[in-house]
Amino acid sequence: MEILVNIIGIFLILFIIWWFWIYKRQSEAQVQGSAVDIIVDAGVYEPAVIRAKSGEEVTLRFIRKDSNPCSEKVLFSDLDISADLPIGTPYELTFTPEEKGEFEFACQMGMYRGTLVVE
Ligand SMILES: [Cu+2]
Repeated sequence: MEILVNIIGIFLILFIIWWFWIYKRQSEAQVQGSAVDIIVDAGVYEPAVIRAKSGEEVTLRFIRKDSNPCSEKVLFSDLDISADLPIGTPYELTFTPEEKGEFEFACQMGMYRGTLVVE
């Protein structure tokens, strides 16, 4: 019986690792024409990886559902871009990435994390 409890515990841990570390990294979106919606909720940007093309304007539409003040700001520190996200109202951030590369974006404390991949 104790072994069974241990096995269930191990599966729970594996599930949590998968959910927080593997699953969210697979979600990504390509900017196509207009805008990409990014849901800000429960500690994750969804999708967390955005692909864009250098020299082409992108619009990231942040939809913040998390009322935690932690999720209020989004910072693209490498690109010198930051924004305050209102709750419930989509916030559109439009800019043109000129350089190719991977640019992290995060909340002020770095709990929410995402990557803008410019190709
Ligand atoms: Cu935070």
